[in-house]
Amino acid sequence: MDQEYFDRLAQAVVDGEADAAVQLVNDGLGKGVDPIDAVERGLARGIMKVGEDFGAGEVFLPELIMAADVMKKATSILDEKIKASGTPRTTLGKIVIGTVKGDIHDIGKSVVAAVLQANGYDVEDIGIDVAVDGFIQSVKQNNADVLGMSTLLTLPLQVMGEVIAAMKEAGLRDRVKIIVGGCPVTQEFAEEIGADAVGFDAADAVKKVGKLLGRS
Ligand code: B12
Repeated sequence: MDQEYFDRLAQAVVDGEADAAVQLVNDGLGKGVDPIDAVERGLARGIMKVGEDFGAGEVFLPELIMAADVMKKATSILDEKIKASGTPRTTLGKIVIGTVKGDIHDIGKSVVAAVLQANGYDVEDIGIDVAVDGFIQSVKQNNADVLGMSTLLTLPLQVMGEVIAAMKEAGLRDRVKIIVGGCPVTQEFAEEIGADAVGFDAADAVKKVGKLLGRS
């Protein structure tokens, strides 16, 4: 598919056109478009534009919500395709992933979960607005090798540090690797709270998790 196709996908998100986006996604899949490209080169560019305009006060919350709805509908089709695209094999490791308490953003986290799953990991997505205890319980129950935490908001960043402190207290920190991500998360912040890595997009998440588990 050419650049124009990805531009139209991005524009459908900007315009809040759910039907058009779903149609474009299905057309693209029928023509062999890589679902990860459809997210990263198309839809994500659209939502980023809306996010920038929202930050600059040029678009308002209702438009942001509409664009996010388009994004969610279109990415959920693609997430399923991405998950199904991985060849079944012995799992490379168990990953628990969620968005921290105070934050309901779930699109980026879900994309990361789908891409990790497609790359051979067994992924437990525990959703959004997850409290410290929710992470600890899930890590224990799933006997996780890796914990992934996401936030796009500044205030909930501190919850990531609280989860890491609780992991230590529960005696889990030594055997579980921790990766964090989301737009306000920097390498410096990850080091400051004692995370093992930061992932800047889904491909980076796969690379860093592989490294943490000694698989690359
Ligand atoms: C869509 C969106 C929404 C949607 C979310 C819908 C949903 N179901 O998720 C809705 C409309 C609900 C929303 C609500 C709000 N939002 Co909002 N939102 C966005 C927007 C435009 C895009 C986010 C997105 O989906 N991006 C696309 C995905 C693919 O990218 P991503 O999330 O960054 O994820 C990638 C990487 O970060 C990374 N990654 C992410 N998580 C993880 C985790 C791990 C482990 C790893 C390795 C990697 C990783 O990989 C992902 C894939 O590439 C951003 C703008 C932006 N620049 O991010 C604002 C933005 C995040 N929102 C913002 C705000 C302020 C809000 C609200 C507080 C608004 C309000 N006044 O109510 C509320 C939040 C309420 C709450 N308590 O959570 C601000 C945050 C400012 C800040 N620093 O705190 C932003 C930056 C907009 C802005 N410029 O002001 N939002």
